[in-house]
Amino acid sequence: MLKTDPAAFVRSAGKKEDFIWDDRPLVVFAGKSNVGKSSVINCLLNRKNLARVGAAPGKTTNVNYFLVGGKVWFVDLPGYGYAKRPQAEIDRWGKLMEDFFAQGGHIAVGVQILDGRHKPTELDRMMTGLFEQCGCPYIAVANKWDKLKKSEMASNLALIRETLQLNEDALLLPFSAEKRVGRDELLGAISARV
Ligand SMILES: Nc1nc2c(ncn2[C@@H]2O[C@H](COP(=O)(O)OP(=O)(O)OP(=O)(O)O)[C@@H](O)[C@H]2O)c(=O)[nH]1
Ligand SMILES: [Mg+2]
Repeated sequence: MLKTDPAAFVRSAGKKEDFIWDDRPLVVFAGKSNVGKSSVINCLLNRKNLARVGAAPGKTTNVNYFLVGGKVWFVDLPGYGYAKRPQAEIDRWGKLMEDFFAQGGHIAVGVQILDGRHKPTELDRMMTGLFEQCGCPYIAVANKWDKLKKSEMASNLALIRETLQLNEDALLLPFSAEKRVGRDELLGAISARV
């Protein structure tokens, strides 16, 4: 299992010149704004607020790098799809992601965080496509699972799978950053792929 200690925040990159591409594998976390990317990273790393958890959605607008166990990069991508953003900021996001995925051959694992309560959006599907294009192993995470009723669980997983057009063998893991549900499964799945 991947050693998650020590874990340190290293860099916040707002332009491609600041991206980090070295010989260490990248585990890239992407997802809609406010879906819990930072919370999932904190949960995996057993840290309260290493990746800052935003009260206001759309707080993480840069590509943030965390060095994990001295060996692996965890990358927190800026969230997408927050409606109340000015167009200039949406364009900036698009350019940043284009630059990032243009070099995506270096990505060891793509982790897409979803809100387990909702049908994925067009932008979610687009992000799945970006990971598919770069050909990296892919893991989908249905976060906020603590907010689901038992009776919703199976159908929500099926809806996510169908909307994102995931292969039968693609991993889709229920997760709760708040209740720490699914942590061992996700960390295990990442460890097996880096
Ligand atoms: N109930 C519940 N709330 C969660 C869970 N994960 C995150 N949250 C809450 O969702 C909100 C957003 O969490 P963040 O981790 O900041 O989300 P993010 O995707 O990093 O957000 P941006 O960086 O702003 O795009 C916070 O209020 C969290 O406390 C979860 O598993 N369950
Ligand atoms: Mg965040």
